[in-house]
Amino acid sequence: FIKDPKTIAIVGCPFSGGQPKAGVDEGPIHLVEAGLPEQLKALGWNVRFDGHHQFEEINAKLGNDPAAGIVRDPPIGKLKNPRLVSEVTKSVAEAVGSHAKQGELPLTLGGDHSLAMGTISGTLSAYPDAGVIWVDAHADINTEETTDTGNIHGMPVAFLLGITQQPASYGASEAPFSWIKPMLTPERIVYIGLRDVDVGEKAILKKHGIKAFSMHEVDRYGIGRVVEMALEWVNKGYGPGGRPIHLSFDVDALDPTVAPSTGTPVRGGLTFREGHYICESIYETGNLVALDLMEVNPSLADAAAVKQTVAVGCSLVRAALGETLL
Ligand code: HAR
Ligand code: MN
Ligand code: MN
Ligand code: MN
Repeated sequence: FIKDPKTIAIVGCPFSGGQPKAGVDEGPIHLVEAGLPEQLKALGWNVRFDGHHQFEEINAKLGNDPAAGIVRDPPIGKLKNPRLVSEVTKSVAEAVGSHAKQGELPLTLGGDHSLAMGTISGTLSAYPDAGVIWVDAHADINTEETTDTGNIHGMPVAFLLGITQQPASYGASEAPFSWIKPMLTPERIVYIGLRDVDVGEKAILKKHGIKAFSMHEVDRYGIGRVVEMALEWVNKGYGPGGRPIHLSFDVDALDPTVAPSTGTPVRGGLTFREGHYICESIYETGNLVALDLMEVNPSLADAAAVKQTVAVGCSLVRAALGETLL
């Protein structure tokens, strides 16, 4: 799927509006400063990086001045920062979509996981048949009805599937999220690593028959078998080569002892090797067309823990983009 010369387009998204903790917007800056672009070049990729997206026009349009603490974006229903998250994810969808359509592999660095509404919409605009592997402690599939927090990073999958309140219910065609044309279907997403799923989310997963390998399944079958079953599931009934794959990796899927600097750590997570094994195996399919690394928050935890989390993030990305152990 990726054209020669094989090119990675880094889409740096310093954005935290999908959740309440400051600092996650610093994630992409730290990952790039740690040398990720050079590390990917060393793997033989051509790397395009034209600076982090600043979303300035969006703040201007909304009348926001984040530096001065002015954010004019009152909740709609329970949703917090709905206009900002909608506009930012829309612009990310355009950036990711245009890179993907040029045969480049977009690597989006977050930032909070609400960004995946943009990245996955962008991927689907270029590859309508793509499947999604979502690696996370959380299912991020709350709807407007089920969300307890109103934090949109807990809701992107519901928007992508079109199962949350649709814009008509907000009464205006300019309503937030009206740009999303749900193109993802429930049988084309698989989760790995879940262990903190809200009651309402469990009901949604059941209702739509969504495949999920929680940490219980990782314990039972081992990561090798889990990844094999996950790929079998998304590719079921598809042609011989398998679907294009979008890997959306939330660093909180890893155990907090491995990746401590993240906003909502949950104990009992993936080991360093289990996380890497997922990335290596998806690279081996030859079908990876887009990659997200989300929720690295360098303002949480001490300097050593931040360094460790950033290093692990870089290492996961390298594993997904072809680094091998031998
Ligand atoms: N389920 C909770 C909510 O809806 C927590 C979501 C936390 N999400 C992330 N992304 N960190 O996976 O708010
Ligand atoms: Mn770009
Ligand atoms: Mn997430
Ligand atoms: Mn998470």
